[in-house]
Amino acid sequence: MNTIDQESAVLNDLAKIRSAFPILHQQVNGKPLIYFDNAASNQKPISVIQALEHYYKHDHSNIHRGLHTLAERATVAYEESRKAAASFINATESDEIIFTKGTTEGINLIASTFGRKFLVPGDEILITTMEHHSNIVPWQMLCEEKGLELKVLPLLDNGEANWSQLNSMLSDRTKIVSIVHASNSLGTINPIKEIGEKAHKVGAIMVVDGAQAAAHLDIDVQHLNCDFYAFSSHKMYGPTGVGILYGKRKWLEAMPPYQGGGEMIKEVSFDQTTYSDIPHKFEAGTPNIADVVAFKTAIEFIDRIGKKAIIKHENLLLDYASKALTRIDGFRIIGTAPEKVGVISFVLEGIHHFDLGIMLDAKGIAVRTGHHCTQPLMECYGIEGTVRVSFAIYNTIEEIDILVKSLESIVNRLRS
Ligand code: 7TS
Repeated sequence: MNTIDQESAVLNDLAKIRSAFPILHQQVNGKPLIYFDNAASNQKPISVIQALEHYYKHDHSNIHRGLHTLAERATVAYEESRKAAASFINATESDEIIFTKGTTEGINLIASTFGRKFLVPGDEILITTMEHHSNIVPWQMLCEEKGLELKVLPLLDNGEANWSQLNSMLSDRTKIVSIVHASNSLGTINPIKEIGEKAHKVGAIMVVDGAQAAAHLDIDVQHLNCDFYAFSSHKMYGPTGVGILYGKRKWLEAMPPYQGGGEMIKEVSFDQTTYSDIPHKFEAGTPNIADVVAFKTAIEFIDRIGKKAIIKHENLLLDYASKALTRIDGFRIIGTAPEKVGVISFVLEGIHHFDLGIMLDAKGIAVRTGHHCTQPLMECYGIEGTVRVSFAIYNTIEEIDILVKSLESIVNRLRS
């Protein structure tokens, strides 16, 4: 199928796509479920669920260590997922892919290994105000341990970072620039390639938190020329408990291991231990084999639809919902950057976001409420939290119409 056919297949075949997600076909609180909490974790197609079942029914064994047939099958399946992940983000080679628990662990791995080895007191790490806690706290911990400084690029009112200040905040002391590709609270898409070029000019590495980008944007790590790119399977139709950390070979080889144990060694003696080559050097112990294996099926699901079609559909939902919701009295979107993924964070004047979340849930609509693990960002807007609606490929215009009607009726009831 060419891309145009794929595109129309999605737009015409939404019902078919939805039928691949068993969880969507249920009533919640007596109403058909509308799932708008995709930025937290999206739902799993039947192919991924079946891949998990198939693995445990037919192929399970521990990997890399056994000579028997099941050990070989499990190892091949696990390593096939690594190849699929590499090709999904256009990494040069699959050895540059490390499996972790999630984006959070990926960033912690970089802080604990690259950070501990290469940074010295007085060095600086640069992030932005819109980062998720998992791209703040690991750096704060490293700063405290090593006497570093964490610098934070401020935002403009519309939720873009104030890139005009970037040059003045970078210096030869900057060693790591770590930026979210797409913000989970605002939706803002950041210009990673351009930031990376500036970071590299001062000798810093470019780390990307790709948690919200992997399922929604085309990712090409060679084009972005980033040094590290971390993302999570569970936000891209795959199982929970699997993260993917891409790192350039030259860094992964130079970095010390993250954890010690089985799998990550060449030889162990009480006098001296030598470590495995990458990627195994960073994968101590028995990994999450089944979920990694099924993750490949999630990549295949995304590839079958095609990123171009996904982007087109989610942009359509974003535009439609942004316009329709803004007509509600007292409604304000937090995050109106021109380049956004399908995330709408909002506040409604006079109504607490938690109350809205509970009332929407009573109507079968799942949204996220709170600070979304971006407390400094909320503080910057002078709010405690928002209601967040976030889209996936299976969401529809009809679901947005129901959301708008539900919010209107809540507003009318509470304000009358
Ligand atoms: N970075 C971003 C931008 C995220 O949105 C998240 C999770 C993470 C990192 C951490 O990913 P994890 O898979 O390691 O947990 N974001 C959210 C969210 O917005 N609501 O729940 C989890």
